Amino acid sequence: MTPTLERAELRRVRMRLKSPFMTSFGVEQDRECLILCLHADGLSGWGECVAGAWPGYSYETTATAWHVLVEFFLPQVLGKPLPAPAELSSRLAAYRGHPMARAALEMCLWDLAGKSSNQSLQDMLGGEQKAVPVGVSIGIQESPKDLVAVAAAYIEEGYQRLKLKVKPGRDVQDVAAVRDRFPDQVLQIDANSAYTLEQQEVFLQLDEFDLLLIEQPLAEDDLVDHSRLQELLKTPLCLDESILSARHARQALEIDACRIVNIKPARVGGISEAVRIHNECGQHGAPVWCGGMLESGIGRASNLALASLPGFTLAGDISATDRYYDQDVTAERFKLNPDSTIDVPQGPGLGIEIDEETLDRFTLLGTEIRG
Ligand code: OSB
Ligand code: MG
Repeated sequence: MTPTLERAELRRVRMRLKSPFMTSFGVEQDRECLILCLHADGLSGWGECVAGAWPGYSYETTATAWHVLVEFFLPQVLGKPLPAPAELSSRLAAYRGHPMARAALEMCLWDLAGKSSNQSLQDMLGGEQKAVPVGVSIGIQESPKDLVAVAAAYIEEGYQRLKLKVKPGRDVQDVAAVRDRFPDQVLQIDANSAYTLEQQEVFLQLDEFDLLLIEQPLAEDDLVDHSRLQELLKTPLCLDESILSARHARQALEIDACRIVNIKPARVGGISEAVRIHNECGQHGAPVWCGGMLESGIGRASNLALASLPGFTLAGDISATDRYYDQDVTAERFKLNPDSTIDVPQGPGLGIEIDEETLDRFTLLGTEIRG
């Protein structure tokens, strides 16, 4: 008999990053997120909502996610038979949008499904590699010289792929400085939608640095101009913000708006849709990689399992715990192996143990909801 989903605990959490992370949409020193825990049948399932304190990367924030989870999403599942992760989308079919809030709830369901069947998330998804290739995403620094120093330190730590954040005015010179110092380094860049097609000259220059890919140069709702830009470049474009579903991925690949897709389960409403995007890209022969949102150990465990699927042929934005945090909310700290990989958790569900004391210390606000 299917157990009942009895109770949810939702927290708003603040985690201090080791160094500020600057992108084209802002700078972050204290990362906020929501942590959700669902209880069913004596088991706890954990999930992380990566919406931030302000609507910079997407329209979702910790406050909007809290609102839709408490008022709409959780009441559809609490006090009812525990849904399988794949059933969540039909339970929430009446509601639009808010993929990060959905994904957090789905992550809890995956953790519970794995714990009740004694299977790891990796096994449930059909991933095989025991460790996955990873890189590091480097925020915009004070100067190109500082950027070179930060890049050098990560290379020294063993990261074999670097991603540089860029924005208008901090692009060609920054990339040139790193390329000049590290001629053979695998490098990619991410603009987080900061440009328009009128600024194509910048990309024609960036096209000369032998970049692996250029991530999300233009507006998130603009596949057409991405396709026009791709036509001008030899470097493959990769979309992040623009791809919210497998349908978007298919359409983007069909019109050559990108040749590579960054898959973040949080951006697309959860792992189920992330797997559909992975499969769609596979049919088009397009490589995918797993993006990151500065996750705690909870989201990191989930991303590692997803990134072990066979189509994830490029290194993910899944760095070691110590790239982000001195202290994390999981007992596990994820370490970089010498070959620039991180091990995929093998325990049931997400395969992590929560450090309750640290989690309590990081919690700004908590609530409990019963069915
Ligand atoms: O666009 O990929 C992005 C972090 C926050 C919001 C958006 C992005 C990022 C990153 C960091 O690039 C990736 C990571 O978690 O290491
Ligand atoms: Mg990105």
